[in-house]
Amino acid sequence: MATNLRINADRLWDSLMEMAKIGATEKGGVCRLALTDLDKQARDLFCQWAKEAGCTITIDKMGNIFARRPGKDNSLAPVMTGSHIDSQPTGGKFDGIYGIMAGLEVVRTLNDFNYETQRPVEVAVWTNEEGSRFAPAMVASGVFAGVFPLEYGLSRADLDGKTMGAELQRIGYDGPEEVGGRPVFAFFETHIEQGPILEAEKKTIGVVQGAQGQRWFEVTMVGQEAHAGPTPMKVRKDALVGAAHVVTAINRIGHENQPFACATVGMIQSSPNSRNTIPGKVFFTIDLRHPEDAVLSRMAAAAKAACEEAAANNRLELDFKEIWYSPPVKFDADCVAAVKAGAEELGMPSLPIISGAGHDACYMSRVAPTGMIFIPCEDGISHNEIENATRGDCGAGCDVLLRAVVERANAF
Ligand code: HGY
Ligand code: MN
Ligand code: MN
Repeated sequence: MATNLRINADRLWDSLMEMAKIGATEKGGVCRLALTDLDKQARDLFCQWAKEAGCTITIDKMGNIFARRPGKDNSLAPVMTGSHIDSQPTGGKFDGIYGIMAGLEVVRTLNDFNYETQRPVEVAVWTNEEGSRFAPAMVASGVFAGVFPLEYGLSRADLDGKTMGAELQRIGYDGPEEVGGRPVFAFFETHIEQGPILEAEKKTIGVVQGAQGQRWFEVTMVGQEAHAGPTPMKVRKDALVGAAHVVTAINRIGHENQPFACATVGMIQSSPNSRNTIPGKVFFTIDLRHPEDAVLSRMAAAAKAACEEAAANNRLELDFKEIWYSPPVKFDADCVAAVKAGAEELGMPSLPIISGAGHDACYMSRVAPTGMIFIPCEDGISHNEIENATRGDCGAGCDVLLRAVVERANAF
């Protein structure tokens, strides 16, 4: 019976393009930062569509949204799928939102075929997956998985000091439900790969085995503001020079730990940021990743040493803080098998793959058997307004999701 279920790829695509209008940018991407009015607008539209598809909506204290389609036995733990609505400042039309629209399309398709699963099916919208406006990433799925206390999540603040708790209240998504602490039979997340492998290997489906570990740091270097003219070079305490040495050191650490390491200084703020004043204070972030924990730890130690050396050589004060550690993740064998089987049944070329990006599925794997489905994205580009995927691949990934969800939702 389940084998003749197929999603409606045009309806999925139209929903994606409709959502892409919310926060649309000049170059065809989206800027829909967590808990902004645009995030609210997209949340409201998702809830409207989910209700139209017969789902009941619950919202928890971290603003996570759960659209629930009843099953034959609603006492059973649900099968859940979902992703995130928030984007990077120069984000694309697919990162996150594709996984939510794919989940909604699964619900719409089950309705089309009047197909009743044994277990309820839920589509989840996780708050602040990106970690761009509020650090760290994946914080709301982290609270759901018991990794962070609720207070920690609600107190995360953006650069203007606005907290997630206050912003959730402001947009009306400070839900009443407790966060997590309830059984989830299986969780699936469908996502663009955000890298070049599937496209290069000409594969439609990535059967995600797990995700690499990440460590995030915040570094502040303090020297002394002084006049760019009369101050001799040898007496300067130039915080930006110190930071510059670290930026190249972080890049070197990435190259020295190939073939998998990734190392990025993504955010930097220099003050007073005036062309004729020596920078007295610089704040910057470090993002380190590797699939092996031991290597990731070595990279972190090397990054710390580089900061200490640059501070000493430039007579700077140093504040070096690790703000987030998300260990490498291995997904559940049954869920991975369900994804692989779905791709094979549908005759789609697939490839086992490790996720370079973090996802809410990483934290969900701590509280539920979890799997992910990847589809290719053009030139492997993501976190960029030109991010692109094809209608066909979006439909293919969603058809695999449908099979995996139905297989698990009828399992005991
Ligand atoms: O940083 C990440 O891997 C994800 O995009 N939040
Ligand atoms: Mn994402
Ligand atoms: Mn992202």
